Amino acid sequence: MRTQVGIIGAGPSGLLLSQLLDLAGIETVVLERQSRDYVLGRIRAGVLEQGTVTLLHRAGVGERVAREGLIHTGIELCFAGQSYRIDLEGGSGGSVVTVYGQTEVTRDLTEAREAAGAQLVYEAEDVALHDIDEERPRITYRKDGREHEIACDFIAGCDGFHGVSRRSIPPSQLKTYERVYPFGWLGVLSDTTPVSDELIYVNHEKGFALCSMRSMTRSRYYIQCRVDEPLEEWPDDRFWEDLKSRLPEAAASRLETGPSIEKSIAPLRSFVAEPMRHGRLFLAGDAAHIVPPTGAKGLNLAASDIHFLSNALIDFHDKGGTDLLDSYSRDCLNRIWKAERFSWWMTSMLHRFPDHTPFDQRIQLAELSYLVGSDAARAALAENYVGLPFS
Ligand code: RFL
Ligand code: PHB
Repeated sequence: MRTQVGIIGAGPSGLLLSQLLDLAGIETVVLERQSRDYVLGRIRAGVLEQGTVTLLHRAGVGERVAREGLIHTGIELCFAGQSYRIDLEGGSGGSVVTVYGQTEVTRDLTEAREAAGAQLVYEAEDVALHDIDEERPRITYRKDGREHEIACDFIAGCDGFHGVSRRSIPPSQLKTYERVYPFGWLGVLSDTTPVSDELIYVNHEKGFALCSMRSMTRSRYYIQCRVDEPLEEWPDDRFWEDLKSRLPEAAASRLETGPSIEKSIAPLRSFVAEPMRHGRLFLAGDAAHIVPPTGAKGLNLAASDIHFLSNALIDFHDKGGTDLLDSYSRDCLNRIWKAERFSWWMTSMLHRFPDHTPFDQRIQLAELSYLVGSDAARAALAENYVGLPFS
């Protein structure tokens, strides 16, 4: 088989790239290791920057997010038993974020791709990349016991942090940067009314907590936990009780509890691989970088990578231009490192670290107190939270 762009991974990065290239008349094949149901059932991010929503519109999949997405103009920050509102709209000069689940983004993109007759191959086993630094790279994989090969002009590695693409680049050609945090997030999804109509980020002596939502009837909550804690040790009652104890009194008394419909523990990590291109292989999204979820940046960074990559591939296809392909890694990394910094800062400011001394804790509280008391500091948070410009 032959295609112009072979895409590995049917997460948001791979699907969005396939959709944008298709609209520009560029042929793609998307190879996904998991089943369709598995990919569509994954619960992940919830906050979309305006740039991400605009890109979804450009891709022709903006209709449902415009109808069902919840516009948020502020967030609440809680520490030392007090709550403070950060005005995102005022602080950022008019931008807002949209709360709309990554699960829904993936569904919208999958349905659009299927409606357009896309070549989407699920349960592709042993995907392997070949000749990535030559003119005609190839991808091989196994499906239903048969071996397949796809000759491509370019390969897009959109296969997440544990994918095969980044590992196909010779280690001597890649520089990686990493910080692993000594805790994780225990997340619960429930069909309960969200405790507040804005997201609440909490710094508490027991650890971080976050109140988020997927709709006005579906809540998403997180509490900081140990990464190695067995989920069985967190029955729903224990989760609700612990969450309640970390919330300010007013929110705790309003909290509606109910059975969890999903519960999982996610580790927290910062990671960047440079450069994001090797020969004819381009890495995008979590395949190239990870941020801790505290800044709500992972999915949005995936979208901005795809903005740059789709523009570069379309420019090459239409005009034979290579400038955008050549500047792809630099263009992405400039924005990525700023989001890495913001996510690391939010994480450092809001979590309990096992090695923190009383001095470190007082510094953390001083930072939060300065933040909520300073127009300039609140504006800096707002500017980063709503998302820095794509270019
Ligand atoms: P994905 O979503 O991981 O998709 C990669 C796809 O590649 C497939 N794959 C392979 N396919 C073929 N062959 C192989 N060898 C393969 N190996 C892997 C996988 O099965 C998968 O389908 O990466 P992508 O597309 O780059 O998207 C990135 C986002 O998913 C991620 O950054 C966000 O979910 C991060 N994130 C958040 N981001 C935000 O912008 N806002 C948030 O509010 C937010 N909250 C979160 C988050 C991530 C979380 N977890 C679980 C890590 C909250 C959490 C708890
Ligand atoms: C979510 O709703 O899943 C969510 C919201 C904000 C974050 C992280 C996750 O910072």
